[in-house]
Amino acid sequence: MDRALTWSPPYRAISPRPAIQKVFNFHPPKAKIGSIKPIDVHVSGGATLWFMGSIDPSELWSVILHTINGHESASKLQLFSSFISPPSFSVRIALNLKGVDYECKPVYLFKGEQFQPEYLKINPMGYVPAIVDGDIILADSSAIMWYLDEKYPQHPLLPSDFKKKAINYQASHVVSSSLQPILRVPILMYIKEHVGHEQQISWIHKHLEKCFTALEELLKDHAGKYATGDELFLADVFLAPYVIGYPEKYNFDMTEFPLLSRLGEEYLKIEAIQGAIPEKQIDFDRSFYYMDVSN
Ligand SMILES: N[C@@H](CCC(=O)N[C@@H](CS)C(=O)NCC(=O)O)C(=O)O
Repeated sequence: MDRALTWSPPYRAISPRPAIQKVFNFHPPKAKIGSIKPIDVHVSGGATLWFMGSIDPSELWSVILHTINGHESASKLQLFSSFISPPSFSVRIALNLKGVDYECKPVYLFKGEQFQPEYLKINPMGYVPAIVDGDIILADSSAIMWYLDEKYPQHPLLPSDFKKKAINYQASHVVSSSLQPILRVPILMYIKEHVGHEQQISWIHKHLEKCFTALEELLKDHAGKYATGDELFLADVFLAPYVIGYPEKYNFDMTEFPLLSRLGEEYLKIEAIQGAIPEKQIDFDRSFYYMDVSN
């Protein structure tokens, strides 16, 4: 395929960044770009990017982003994450869905790297995930999602329909605000050491059951192939880490949760999710992965 790009003179007009944001707002599916050669992408101020030759529509976004990123910024987004962290898993999914090229910087939680002064400058809470994107330093998975969705609008994480959007807010928050904080590994370790292993397992099961029951009920009228329809959105991005591998890890019976079980199977067919699973991360360590549940 001829991927040569030439820039028409107005290209110079697309700097500085505010104009470039307009390029990102260009929405390929609405523009029927596959049929137009050369392709023109309108940006603010009437500037036009001319793409000469044939470009596969499915590749257009990566070509635009690659080209603009190449011109505007030398550094890749850095993701500080841990293989064991569900919110890190969610952010990896979002980055992959959006096709954002990023560099993974593992934070070894079991070695206490999250409390090192260097890391606390990135996230004073001492948690992963966090990102550094140019001059933006950002922590907390929800904040990162909102930021990513504005900065990289390709593959939007929220549907345009406001009711579906609301369901996505609720489902993603049930996971990130109500479930994740009580199932944090240090909490599980504390219960195991100070209360007992059996109580720790019943704690995990009780809270998974409560959350999964609510999500089954919430999503039953909205789900399609995925949580809120036939496209992957924020609800899926936050839910995936808890329905892939998680029930198995904690020996949690999913029989009562047919919808969530099916979603877990669907998610595993998605490349962006497959690439984000804990086992595929450079810092994956089996013995640490099971440390909080093993006797
Ligand atoms: N609200 C935060 C929570 C992040 C969080 O709890 N991260 C855990 C891993 S899942 C962590 O870094 N724990 C380190 C520790 O507790 O020392 C988010 O969604 O990003």
